[in-house]
Amino acid sequence: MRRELSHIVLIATVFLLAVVSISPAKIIRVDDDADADFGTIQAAIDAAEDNDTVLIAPGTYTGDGNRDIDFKGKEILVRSQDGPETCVIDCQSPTNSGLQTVHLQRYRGVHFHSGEGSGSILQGVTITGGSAPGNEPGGGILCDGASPRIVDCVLRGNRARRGGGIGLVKSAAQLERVTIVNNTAADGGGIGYGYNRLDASTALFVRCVVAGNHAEYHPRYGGEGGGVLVEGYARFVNCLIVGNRAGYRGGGISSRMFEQSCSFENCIVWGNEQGLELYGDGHQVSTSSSHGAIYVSNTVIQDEGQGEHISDPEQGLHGNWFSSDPCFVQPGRWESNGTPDSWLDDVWVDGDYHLQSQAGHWDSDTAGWVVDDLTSPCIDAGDPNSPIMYEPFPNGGAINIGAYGGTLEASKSYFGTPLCETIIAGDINGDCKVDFEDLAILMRHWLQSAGQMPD
Ligand SMILES: [Ca+2]
Ligand SMILES: [Ca+2]
Repeated sequence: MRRELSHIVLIATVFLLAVVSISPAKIIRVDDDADADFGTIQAAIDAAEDNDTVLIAPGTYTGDGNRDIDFKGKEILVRSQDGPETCVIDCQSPTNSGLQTVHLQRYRGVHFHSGEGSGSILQGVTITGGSAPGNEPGGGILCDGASPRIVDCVLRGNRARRGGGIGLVKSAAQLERVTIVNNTAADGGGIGYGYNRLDASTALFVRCVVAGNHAEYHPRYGGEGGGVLVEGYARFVNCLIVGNRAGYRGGGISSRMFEQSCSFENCIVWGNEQGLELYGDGHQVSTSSSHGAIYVSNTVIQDEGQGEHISDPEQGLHGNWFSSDPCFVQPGRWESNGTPDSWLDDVWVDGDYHLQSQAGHWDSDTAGWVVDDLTSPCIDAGDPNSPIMYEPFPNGGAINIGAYGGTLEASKSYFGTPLCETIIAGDINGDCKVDFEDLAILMRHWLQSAGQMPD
């Protein structure tokens, strides 16, 4: 009898599990008008279950319920309907010029702190006006003991003591096509790792743009890592770290490593600046490693002479890199606001980081190809073993360096005039002839399979 009962319980349990597992994933709509399921992003997340999608209508979202957003550990996709240009989370934190005044209430965009993994996805939103309370890291987003995926987002105009755009503590977050621009912190203007050398983060950044962020120098602290402050492991693939400023050292990247290392593949580190008259080092990269290292491959790092590209190239930097102007269509820039001696009131002007090409670069404004007078050395200069993915023909048979490498917006390969309009079978690189170069590309990739293409 007891045995039969346990069978019944078992069958009932299996049935219940089956019912639960086949309950279809829901799409929960957020809009600030009355027709939507919910008026705030947090209310929609609170109602969501694993595998659901929270779909955010275009608009600017402010106030409680639309800031300090908490996924609560759920494996859900929270995404905008039409992308980050039209879906803005404005945290409206107070913007006093002093870095962090303790008594003022501050709000982040999203705070991941419940062990979220790669099944928790934030996609297609802009987060601005965020600020971390007190000395906590992560002004726009903080991942604390959580490793979500953050895709197609823009983090702009946020601030924190460390990691103005995003802070990472014990996190293996994956950021893909995230633009981290014009954020401010004492250390790590754009990206800042948390204060934990033992449980270091291991984040992955793919096709991210880290531009125009500022690590502010204060008389007793700060000013390190204008774009990125890494204190742990990090891997950057096809990323740009450009036009950032550090009041003290490491205009682009400051790496404080102990046993850890970080790597840069197919990246550009260019046009970053360190303190004006301070005693720091490393306009582009500053390393204060004792055992760790930075590994670079197929990466451009600006060299301004006198070894100013990096504080200690002998100790800190390994691999292959070169220093040539990447020939962006239009680099971003700082306007001095009439006070060239002070950075604090400067205004960042966005750039266009497509690469110039005599065979054409993608122009987002006209949604067409524009031919330039010169061709960037970054075109086809990425890792020859990297998949070319969506690069349009002629793509040289090799991925481009930079944030558009491998995408439909990759600048085209130029082999001299006239441009070849006809595709010849076997012409892999697109130079209008079939020869040993095509064979070499073929052999390099012989028996590779594309596997699952990323989004
Ligand atoms: Ca290419
Ligand atoms: Ca060819």
